[in-house]
Amino acid sequence: MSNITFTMIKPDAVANGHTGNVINDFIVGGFKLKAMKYLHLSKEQAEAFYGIHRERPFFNDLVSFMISGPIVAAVLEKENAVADFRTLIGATNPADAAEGTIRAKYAKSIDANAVHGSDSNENAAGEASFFFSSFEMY
Ligand code: IDP
Ligand code: MG
Repeated sequence: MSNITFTMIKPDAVANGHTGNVINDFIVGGFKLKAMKYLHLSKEQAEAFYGIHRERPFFNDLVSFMISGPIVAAVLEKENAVADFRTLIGATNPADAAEGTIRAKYAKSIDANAVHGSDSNENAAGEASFFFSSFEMY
């Protein structure tokens, strides 16, 4: 599964009406949709998903934000998916994100930053299976 990455369109981008444009950017960027669903995370699910950030000062704010509205979760496929997707979305802080990247176009702040992207092949596989069974990936 080294050619996959996992993404979420975060509550800010969904609420601001950017879902369609963001999905289009994924596809124009060369990514194939392997799985996708629209859902509203529970507090327990968000805490579990972001467990690696539990000790960071912004953890509680991050969880509150991620449960503030529905999200789109997706698994994307492309050669070199993890690194190429991080390039497509841009830096964590949209103020630092390169022009034309998804975060530069649609994110407002470092916390409400429009999209999630996996940071390694190992985390991509774990994050994909957190949301999707093997029967839901095509
Ligand atoms: P990433 O999403 O670019 O991989 P991470 O460092 O993994 O960035 O942080 C996870 C998420 O936590 C970010 O996407 C952002 O929503 C939030 N976050 C990161 N750093 C801060 C911060 O300094 N203040 C508030 N929220 C933050
Ligand atoms: Mg990260």
